[in-house]
Amino acid sequence: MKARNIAEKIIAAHLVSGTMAAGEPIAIRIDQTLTQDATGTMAYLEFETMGIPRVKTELSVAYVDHNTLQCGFENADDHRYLQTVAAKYGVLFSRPGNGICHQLHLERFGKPGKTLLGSDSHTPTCGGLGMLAIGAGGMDVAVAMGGGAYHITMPKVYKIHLTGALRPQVSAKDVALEILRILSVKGGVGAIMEWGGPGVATLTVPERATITNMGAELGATTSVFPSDEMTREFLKAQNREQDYVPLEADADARYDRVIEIDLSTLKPMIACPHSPDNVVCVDSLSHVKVDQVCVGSCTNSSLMDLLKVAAMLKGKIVAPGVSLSISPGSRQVLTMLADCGALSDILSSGARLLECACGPCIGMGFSPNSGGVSLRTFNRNFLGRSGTKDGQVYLVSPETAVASALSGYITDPMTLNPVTINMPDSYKIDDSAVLLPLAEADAVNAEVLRGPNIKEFPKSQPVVGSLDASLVLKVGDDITTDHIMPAGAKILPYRSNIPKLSQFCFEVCDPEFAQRAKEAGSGIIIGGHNYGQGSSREHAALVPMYLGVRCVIAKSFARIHAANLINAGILPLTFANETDYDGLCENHHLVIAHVAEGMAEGKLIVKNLTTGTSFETLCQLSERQQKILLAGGLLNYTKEGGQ
Ligand code: MIC
Ligand code: SF4
Repeated sequence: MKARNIAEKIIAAHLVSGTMAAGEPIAIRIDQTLTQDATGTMAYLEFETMGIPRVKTELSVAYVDHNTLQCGFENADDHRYLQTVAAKYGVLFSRPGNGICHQLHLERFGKPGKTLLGSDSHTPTCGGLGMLAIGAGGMDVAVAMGGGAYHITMPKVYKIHLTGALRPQVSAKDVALEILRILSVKGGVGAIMEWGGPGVATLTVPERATITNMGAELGATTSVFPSDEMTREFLKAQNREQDYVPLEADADARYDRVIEIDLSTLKPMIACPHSPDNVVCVDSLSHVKVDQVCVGSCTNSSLMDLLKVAAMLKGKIVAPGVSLSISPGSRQVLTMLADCGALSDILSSGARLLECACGPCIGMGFSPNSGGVSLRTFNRNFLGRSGTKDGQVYLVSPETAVASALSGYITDPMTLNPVTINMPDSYKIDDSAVLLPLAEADAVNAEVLRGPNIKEFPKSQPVVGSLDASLVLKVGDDITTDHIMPAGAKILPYRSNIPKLSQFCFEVCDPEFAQRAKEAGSGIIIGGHNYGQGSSREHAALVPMYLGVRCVIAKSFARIHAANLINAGILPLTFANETDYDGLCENHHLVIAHVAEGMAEGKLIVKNLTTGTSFETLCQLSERQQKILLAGGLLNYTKEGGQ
């Protein structure tokens, strides 16, 4: 049999249709799903409209971790909706305060060799366990919960071949930042990052998970590690050794590209504002004064990370000009820190303890001061994401975070004595904050509770005939979903209220956008490269759709966002000739004739009635994607019986 890499092995075992050749459309069976509250309300509203009485996956979990502030009834209502809808349809419910979805899924549910689809772009975290874990929009997750396959383009597979071992004070986060430095935020688009080589055996599962987590920042479909003795040990310590299966690439497996990294040569790295690939060595920035340091997020909030942080802080005090926050990744992490005394070392240093949740990572409090320098162990530092538009957010390892919090300046942790930590042989197991669903018989008449903040799902229009629209916004390269549909404490409570949310669309780029798009009635957005990078939030497609956007023409798209646009019934086109981008201005009147025929041909001509010119766009859509657009989005397509 043909030699296979790990990604091909898992895909082959789950292939429902298509050929496993890069660039071909494939469909895979999904074993597990996860949702979080900020994308989950939409996903379950969508699932409910499908009329399926019970989820059909092996396991589905609804986490509440993004918005736990509850400033007003909105969140509390959403949490109650999620709890009751999960109970009715067979989904496990992880209560607010239990922890961050990816950390919890890694600890308690992820299984090597299985597939996981999550309505969050950092779902690939579980790739650290040898799982094929992919982030997607809520609608795709809803379809998977209903037993439908997940449709993607077969990715290329890149191997990152690791040799050597990390030196003390250099950590997995530095590996993640190094690969971002090499490949950039567009470097992983259309590819799976498969980690291999002798260096892998030196990395623990939580360290691997830090690396797979930040594969999302490369734009990769997912990232995956082998499942080996380290994996078995981690699962055993989590009291789930029975979930272990070994998984490795065949000796002569083929890869589309191989990148070599010698772990022993790496230094502490830092991503500068405002992009995760803006990476330099920490020691080059030692003159920069720091105002705030945040440790946590799904990238760096494991027990191992926080034990290291506690050991570095022990007996020391945070610099007076610095405010340090710690958000443990899960209740397991927090209680174990408390039990061994490490929590006391953290608190005695002057650190502020935040809830086991996403918190500052998504702008839910702890925003930096005006123009403030904030060092974060998180994965994204997009403009405005922290809640302070002129905040200067840098991404670092826990070691760099603590070294800098203590000195008050960006500090290379290699200048400090390394600490040794002892990992426990077993983790503390307490799943009491994960509620089981109702038995099927009891679920039939169970009520799903909705609050007034939960509004109807917006209706999309089928793509038919010709499109006559106004150019409502022109943006540049690397526009993130945080630009399109910002999050943060002010806006996140409205994730199940599209009309309200629409007021904030593109607020960071152009506060007039929402009004202009609404008035135009039918709009087209023009984008540069990597349009829609970052999160999986389908709101970045649903809200523009609600505001009348019918088409986005960009130089290139990020994978999840392109899928979300199609699912929402918005036509994603790319420029055949990128220089045509230059001649386009806001308010130009554009017409695209014979849309259905053009989609089938893969080419559409856009006429610019304002300038009297026209240009060609490409429309590389699978047959299924064309049908989804013709039906007016994935929900309509599924309701009409489409697979
Ligand atoms: C993020 O890190 O950007 C988020 C918030 O977790 C998003 C999901 C969302 O917007 O709800 C993601 O990564 O998909
Ligand atoms: Fe939460 Fe931040 Fe992770 Fe997104 S990246 S899931 S907001 S911790």
